[in-house]
Amino acid sequence: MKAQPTASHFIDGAFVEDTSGAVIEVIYPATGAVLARLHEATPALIDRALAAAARAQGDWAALRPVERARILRRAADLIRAHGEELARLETLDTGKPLQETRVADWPSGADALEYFAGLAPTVTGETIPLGRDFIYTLREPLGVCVGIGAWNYPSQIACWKSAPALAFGNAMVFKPSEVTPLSALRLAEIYMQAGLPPGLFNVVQGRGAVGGALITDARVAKVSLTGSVPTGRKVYAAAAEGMRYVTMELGGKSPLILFDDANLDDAVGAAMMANFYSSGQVCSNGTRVFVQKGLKDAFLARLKERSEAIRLGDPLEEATQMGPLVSQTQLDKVMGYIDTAKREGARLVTGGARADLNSGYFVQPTVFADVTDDMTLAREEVFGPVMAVLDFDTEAEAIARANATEFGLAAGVFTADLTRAHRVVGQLQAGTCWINAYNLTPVEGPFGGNKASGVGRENGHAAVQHYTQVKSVYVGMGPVDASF
Ligand code: TXE
Repeated sequence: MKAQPTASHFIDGAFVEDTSGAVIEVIYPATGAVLARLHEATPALIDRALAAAARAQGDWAALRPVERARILRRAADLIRAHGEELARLETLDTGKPLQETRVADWPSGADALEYFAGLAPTVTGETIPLGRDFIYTLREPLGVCVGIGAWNYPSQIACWKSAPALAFGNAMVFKPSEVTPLSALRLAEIYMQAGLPPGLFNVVQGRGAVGGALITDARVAKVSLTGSVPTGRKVYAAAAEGMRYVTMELGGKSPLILFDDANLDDAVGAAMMANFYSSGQVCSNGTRVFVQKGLKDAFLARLKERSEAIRLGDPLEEATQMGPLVSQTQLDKVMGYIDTAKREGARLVTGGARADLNSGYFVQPTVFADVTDDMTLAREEVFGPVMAVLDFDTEAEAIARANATEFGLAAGVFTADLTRAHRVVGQLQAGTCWINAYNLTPVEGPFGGNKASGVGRENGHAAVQHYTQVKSVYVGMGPVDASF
């Protein structure tokens, strides 16, 4: 099986190769087979990408917003028209089953292109009357934006970052994760086909050092990262040095609180979606499942039964519901957390082992019960199909324990009592919350984290603030009142 792209990079409207960059092997996680060999961007290519973006951005910003929007909408249509091919590519790159990549990854990216195309022409300033004089404000683009992606949602991340950037008149240089470098190159081709002028969306490949070179360049106005908290700290600090804008979409250890009066099947289904979708490799996952004591036994029994029915296997098979983890590194990390959970006394309800399938990086859907707040499993982001179930008695206790973490990305509440649902959500320290739902992130809603989980918001109207800056223009209408 091969998925070799035309070249490693896409710069100034064309595929570009430079084999002097270090090799990046693209692995199909379901078998360990090498799908493609790419090269890291050299300093000369990084410079070319930034120069192209800086050159192209001015003319792009000078277009009417409806003209920019038309191109983004065409790109969204192309993504939908190529849906099956793109889903397969994403499955090869990430190991996620077709059942997911057909409906979640690129489709959510297409939504972002369509949404920001619609939003672009509505972005306006305001007029501030001052009696005789007045001020008007303009929302201007930032300039050249750098996007740095994670490997868990490569196509979605590339679209969620580039769509608002481009819609509001910016240019972007995007560096995908070195683990999943393929889909961003396809996105660049699609943008070109849709009529995006050269230089506005460039893709350079590489590991952390390439990301580091991008964010410290003087031509860059903004950095948007999706990644882990430790990397976020480094990237934020480097961006601060150059006084650049940032959006940080980082990790979490989000609470999902299930009250006794919750609908059992909904609670179980949500907990499974919050831990097993994408083999648990989702930043907003509800990985600390707090279950009120009256619901606990029925919940665990139903959860075990449904978890053991999950069809794990070849992600290209239509019937497969769960694929492998993305890499050997991630597999080792997740198995390490499973071993630690066992050693620290968590009770294994189901799973807890590798699944031996075609030498891929498969882990069984795993549930631990009787997890306590001090266990490693309740404190650190695992990023694998490992659910921690914790018991609680009272609402106040659940809220306090849910908030007792450095993270603040997401949170969920299941209850039939609407007053309680809103009261609890009002006290949860999380950027994105769900009531009787979990992990639904339509582009219409702002998404992002509090505390160590991030800065800024993606999607929704909130994204306008993160890809534009305000210019304030004072207009003097009369004689200058000089004191001298
Ligand atoms: O992520 P990183 P990695 C977690 C997950 C995983 C762990 C490490 O548990 O096991 O993080 O994964 C780029 N300057 N999450 O190493 O390091 C890097 O090349 C600029 C959770 O893949 O955060 C990649 O493109 N860029 C998370 C991106 O940053 C740098 C999603 C993310 O890499 C850089 C991903 C630097 N100094 C992993 N160092 C979530 N919660 O969503 C790295 N990069």
